[in-house]
Amino acid sequence: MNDRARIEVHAGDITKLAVDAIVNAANTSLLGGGGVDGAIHRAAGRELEFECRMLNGCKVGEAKITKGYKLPARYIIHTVGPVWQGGGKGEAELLASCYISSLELAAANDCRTVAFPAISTGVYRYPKDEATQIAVDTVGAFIDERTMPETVIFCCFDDQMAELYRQAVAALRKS
Ligand code: AR6
Repeated sequence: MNDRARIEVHAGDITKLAVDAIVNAANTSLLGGGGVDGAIHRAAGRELEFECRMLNGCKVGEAKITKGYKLPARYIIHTVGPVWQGGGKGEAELLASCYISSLELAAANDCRTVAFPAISTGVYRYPKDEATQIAVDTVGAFIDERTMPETVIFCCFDDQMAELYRQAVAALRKS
């Protein structure tokens, strides 16, 4: 089994996954919102918001960790993706930084399995092809260098997004 076998693609709702940590595509307030952030806050329960209030927000490209509360996941890693502004505002670096910061936090908290949503590709309008390439390349490079997390799951909300990820992961396996 090579390192790339440590990457999986799953289509479905990230709040249902019984992994060590799921990643939330949050905003800088960390106090909840729509999309996957809203789904995670609803599923985890009000206690999550109480813990988030103590964190004093989070910068774009960085990440913070909380407990998972009512979720099957033990932890939630909250990261803030960039809003797409045409690509000339450092969006690619900031998006890559979300994945790296989240993986660093996962490793520091002994998380063997981590699931990511497609950060910034919803409300924040990052083009899906480019965001997928960044996600897969950044995670691939990270796990090449590190033993933890052991497995990274890209959790896509729909089959079309999952197909994009499958193609990018297959291309990574060949490279
Ligand atoms: N499970 C997995 N993926 C999901 C789920 C789910 N339950 N729900 C949505 N997605 P978005 P962003 C996918 O908009 O673009 C919030 O209001 C969705 O199809 O959730 O980073 C925050 O508070 C898309 O592919 O996050 C911020 O203000 C992906 O998750 C802002 O939105 C990301 O879409 C963040 O925007």
